[in-house]
Amino acid sequence: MAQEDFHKMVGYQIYPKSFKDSNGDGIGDIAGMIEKLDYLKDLGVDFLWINPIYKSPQVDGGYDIADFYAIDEMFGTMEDFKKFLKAAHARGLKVLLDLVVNHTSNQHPWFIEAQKSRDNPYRDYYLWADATKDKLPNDWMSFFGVPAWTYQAKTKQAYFHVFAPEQPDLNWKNPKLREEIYKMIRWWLGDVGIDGFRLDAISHIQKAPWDFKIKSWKGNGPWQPFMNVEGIDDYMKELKAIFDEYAALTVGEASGVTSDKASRWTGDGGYVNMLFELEHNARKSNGNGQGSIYGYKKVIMRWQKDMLEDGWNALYVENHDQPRVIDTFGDGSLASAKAMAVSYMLLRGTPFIYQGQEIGMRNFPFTDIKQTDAAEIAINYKKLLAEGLSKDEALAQVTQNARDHSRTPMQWDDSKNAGFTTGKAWFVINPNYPEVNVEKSGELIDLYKQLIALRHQEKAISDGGISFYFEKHRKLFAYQRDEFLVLCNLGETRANLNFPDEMGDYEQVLGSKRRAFTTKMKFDPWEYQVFKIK
Ligand code: TEU
Ligand code: CA
Repeated sequence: MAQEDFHKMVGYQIYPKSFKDSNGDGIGDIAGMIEKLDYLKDLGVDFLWINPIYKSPQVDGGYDIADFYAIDEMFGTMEDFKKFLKAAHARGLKVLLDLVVNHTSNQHPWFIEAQKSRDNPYRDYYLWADATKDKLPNDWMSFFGVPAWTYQAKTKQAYFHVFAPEQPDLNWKNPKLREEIYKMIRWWLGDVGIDGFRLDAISHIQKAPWDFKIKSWKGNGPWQPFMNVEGIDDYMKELKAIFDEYAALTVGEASGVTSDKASRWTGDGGYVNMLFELEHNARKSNGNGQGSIYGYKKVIMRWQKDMLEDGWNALYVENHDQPRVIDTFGDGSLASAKAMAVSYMLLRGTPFIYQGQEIGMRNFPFTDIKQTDAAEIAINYKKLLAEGLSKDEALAQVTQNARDHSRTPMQWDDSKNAGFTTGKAWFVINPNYPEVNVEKSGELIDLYKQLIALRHQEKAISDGGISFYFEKHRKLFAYQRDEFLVLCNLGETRANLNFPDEMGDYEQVLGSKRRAFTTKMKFDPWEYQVFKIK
């Protein structure tokens, strides 16, 4: 899509399973999304990114796809989806689906075929190497805490997977496989008529040679052999050519693409319109799941600077893989949720709001492993028990940063089951729903509406430059977008702002309280202000 079209936009991410159930089976569905389109329109967003709704055994929240061309029954039918698309378009909302092409489900017909024999025509759609029960092809690990290889006695080979064993990786070197994928992409963009894709785990589609030696087991070290590996550009160029044909809106999830190398990926001639970086989510090492504000600041500032000349950021503080921002970077207070919202919504880039973020949904107080769902939680819990931790200790560790926190059902009102379902919800509902819900959280919703409106109305916010103040300050996040000045105290104590005397005259646009601009100010905890040059 052309830059002038998406620079102004704001996206909203829907995790359909937990958004709205329409038929009382306890599972959010497409008809439920249709019911809530007016709510989304009223919020003011421009496009929706829908997490996977394809046919799937749901080992990894639908990121294990068994049929790229079918909607999973639990969400509805293809007819329902087409109705949804039409209804969204009628309201001027664009629709993006997740494009999950690093891997499929092990229940995908290709993989069912592929595992039958070494010479099966689909064998080469996946990645295989000789192995024995005790000796895998190499020591690489998956993101989910198990080895990246699963051995199959039948053919005396192992297959490769960077996520769960139920998610075998596709072999992008195979031109036949690529043609199948491209056909599918054309079908969704052309025949069905969706507006674009969020490209899942796309930086992993190319792998290093199997004899690549992992140099460090710290940080991103273990993932080096499958993060933005040489040769990936050829595939990305092919993908870009198709996206261009349909003027698709595209967002890449590009973990491992560093900010200094990102201009190949985004910006003028880039493979996708914008990129999600994953670096700013890093947590403090104290082990209580708290994010580091200074770390957040530093990562965001670097990406903003590196994308200024060429490139575009997809901005977010929450998604279906992260715990809730109000509890990780905030202190649980509404004030902290507001300051975090302002801190990222006015940056240079396209902001995304994750369902429930706009009402200040909180992390879930897990008390039992049975309440959890995500694939890697069970894997790591078992590991920790085997290491001798008590059940409570293990539960605390695996849930502290768990993505399940953000996957509990959306809280619409204070009626039974938070207005999410009339039946029994598929997942735990946060007990705070009588207070935290769409009907009662108007204050935060209103702030998001104001921020979205600013992005729509002010060229300085949608297209202006950016520069930062107080870069070394631990919690003051302060930036200038042409004539706008955005100031946030992302902390629980007061903070002094000392600007140079020649700053000029500013008037307040919005703020957590009334305040006139002066060059010396003392901000309250979590205070935010947006000023504009007079
Ligand atoms: O997540 C991918 C993802 O987060 C990795 O690419 C990342 O590099 C790694 O976790 C870094 O720590 C996406 C989806 O968002 C997630 O829900 C899926 O489970 C995953 O892909 C597999 O499809
Ligand atoms: Ca349902």
